[in-house]
Amino acid sequence: MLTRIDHIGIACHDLDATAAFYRATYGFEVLHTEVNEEQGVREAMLRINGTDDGGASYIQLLEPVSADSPVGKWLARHGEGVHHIAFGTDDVDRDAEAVRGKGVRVLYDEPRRGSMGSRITFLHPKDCHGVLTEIVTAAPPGTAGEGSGH
Ligand code: V0V
Ligand code: CO
Repeated sequence: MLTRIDHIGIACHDLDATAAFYRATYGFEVLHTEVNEEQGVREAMLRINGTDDGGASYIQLLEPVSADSPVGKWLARHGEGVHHIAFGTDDVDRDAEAVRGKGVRVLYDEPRRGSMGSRITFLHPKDCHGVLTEIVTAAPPGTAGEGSGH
C-alpha cells in the first residue's frame, strides 16, 4: 500500500547551490548525498517530516552526471523544476506488480537501488497523466542505508 509522499524530485543544474537555497530560504538541511551512476544523478535528500507509517517525506535534489541521463535530458528540454514524485510503500515489489496489472508501464522488471539503500521503480509518465511517478521502499531502519553516504 502506498502510504506517504516519500519525496518530490527536483531537477537542478547545481546541487550545492540549490541545497543552499533550501537551507537559506526554509531552513531545510541536507540529510544525505550520493552519486547514483545507474540513475545518472548526484542527489541530495532533505528530510521534511516524519510520517505515521514510520517513514518520512523528503525533497530530493537531482543534478545530472551527464547530458544524456534522464535528468540531463529533462533539464535541457524543460529547465529546472519538479521532475518526479515518489510514493512510499513497505513493499515496492508487490505494489509495482499491482500497478502493472492495471496496465500502467512499470519501467523496470525488478526494483533498483535508490537513495539511502532504498529500492525504487518508475511508472511511465505517459501512463500517469504526464507525471513521472516513482514507487519506493526505504531501507529497513538500522541498516546501512539511512543517513549514510555523506
Ligand atoms: C520525460 N518525459 C517526462 C519526464 N521525462 N514527462 C514527465 N516527467 C518527466 N520527468 C516525457 C517527455 O516530455 C516526452 O514526452 C516523453 O516523456 C519521452 O521523453 P524523452 O526525453 O524522449 O525521454 P525517454 O523516453 O528517453 O525517457 C523518459 C523516461 C526516463 C521516463 C523513460 O526519464 C526514465 O527512465 N526515467 C526514470 C529514471 C529517472 O528519471 N532517474 C532519475 C531520478 P513528449 O514531449 O514526447 O510528449 S533517480 C531517483 O529518483 C533516485 C535515485 C531515488 O529516488 O532514489
Ligand atoms: Co526519486
